[in-house]
This record gives sequence, structure tokens and C-alpha cells, in this order.
Amino acid sequence: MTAQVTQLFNNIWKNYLEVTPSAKQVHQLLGSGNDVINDHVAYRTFNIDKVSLDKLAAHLIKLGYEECGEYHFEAKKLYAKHFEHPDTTQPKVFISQLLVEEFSEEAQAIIHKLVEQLPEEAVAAEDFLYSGKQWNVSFSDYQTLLAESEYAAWLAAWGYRANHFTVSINHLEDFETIDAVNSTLKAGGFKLNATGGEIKGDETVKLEQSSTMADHADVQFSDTKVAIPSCFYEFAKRYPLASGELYTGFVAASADKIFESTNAAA
Ligand code: OOG
Ligand code: NI
Repeated sequence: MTAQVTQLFNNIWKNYLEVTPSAKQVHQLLGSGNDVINDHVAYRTFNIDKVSLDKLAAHLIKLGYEECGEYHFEAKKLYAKHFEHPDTTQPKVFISQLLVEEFSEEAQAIIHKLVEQLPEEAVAAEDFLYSGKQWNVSFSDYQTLLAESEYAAWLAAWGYRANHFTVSINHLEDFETIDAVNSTLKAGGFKLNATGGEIKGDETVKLEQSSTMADHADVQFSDTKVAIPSCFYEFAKRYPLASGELYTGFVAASADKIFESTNAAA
């Protein structure tokens, strides 16, 4: 099963690199030639049955992943769960879904029109988690969604692919602190997500996180091709619980800010 999990993440990684070329540079800056261990990857979806969080999770459950935590994001109208594999060297997976019924009739209609285009079989297919956008969306519908939810617009444009990978700072040989990681990234020309400060969380919540602002890549809309924010890289440092084990969950207040890494630069 572990070989299958590794194969799945190799495919997800290749698909992510297609629209996130800077990820290679992140590995060069932080890994100095060594393998980089990923703490987690993240997915976004709509809470419509056909493509719900649970449908994405099914691909992981069948490889041995287990559901471990849930998170609510009221302002962004999102709900999320995270999954872990018994082989703790495999990345955790954070999956969120947009609460579609809480948006305007116009936005809901656009979203349903997208999901209806997706064949039922596509969702169960082996490659679903690295299949990208399998529907047509016009640039004006993208902009309509963008006005209500950056998340909805991103998902309409990019579909089913990892939204980010996350370097496990705990596993880096050359870095101890998230501050040192952030400084190296900035010196390397990366722009970091500064919402609520560059470092989200602290030792008291057992998790510190930071992230780059997403790369930009071309999206072929049904009417025009436009470069928009694609995917980003996150950095996580975990702290031990009283038991001595590293905390493995997420922190909603921090995640709420990480979501904004796909915002267009101000
Ligand atoms: C997920 C944001 C949350 C984390 O590690 O807290 C997250 C997203 O941007 O889709 O990844
Ligand atoms: Ni994340």
C-alpha cells in the first residue's frame, strides 16, 4: 500500500509542478540537494455530492488514510477535514469544501453548471486527484465568482490538483526555525503571505506555518487565456505534545490565513 501512496503523491507532485514551477526552486533553497519531506498537501472542492470532500477522501481512504480532524471557517464559508496515513512518513492531507448554498443564486448557478459537466466516472477515476480542470468556465464567470469567493474562483479555474505542498521544517537539515526558512525564501526572491503576519501560529498551538504567494500560470478559459494565481508552497514546523509526540493536527485560525495565499497580489 505504501508504494501506491508514494506513486499517488509522485503523480500529484508532477501535476502541481506544471503550474507551480517555483516549487523546484523552493527545494533547491531549503533542501540543498537532499530530499524534502512534505508535511501535507491540500485540496479544495465544492460541497456538492458528486465532488464532495468525502469523494476526494475516498481516494485516500482506500490507500489506508484515516480521518483525523475537522475544521470550520465561517467567514469563508468552508468546512475541512484532515487525513493521516499510519505510515507517518506519508504526507497528511487537508481537504476543504465550499458551502455552496451560502452563496448568491448567481454564484450557485455557475458552480452547479461546472460540476454538471464533470462525468460521474471522472471523480472515481484513479487520476482524479491530479486531473486538473475538467470543465469549461468563461473568464466572466470566473470574475463573478471572484467577487464573492476567491476560493470558488480558484477552484473553478484549476479544478482537482494539489493546491499546495508543505515543507516539513522538522525534517530539514539546514534549518531549525521558521524564521530562518522565511528569510532564505525572501532572499531568494519569494513573496510570502503576510496576512496576519508571515508566521501563523506559535509553539502554544503546536504548529507554526508560513507560505509563499501563489505562482501565476495561464488558464485557458472558454473564451480567453489569462494568467492568474495558481498554487503555492507552505512551510510547517510542528511542536511536541505532553506525550512527546509531535502535534499532527491543523489550526483553524492559521489555516484561515493560509487560504489567502492564492489571492492576487494587492
Ligand atoms: C488550505 C489552507 C489551509 C493549512 O495548512 O492550514 C492549510 C487551502 O489554501 O486550500 O493548508
Ligand atoms: Ni496547508
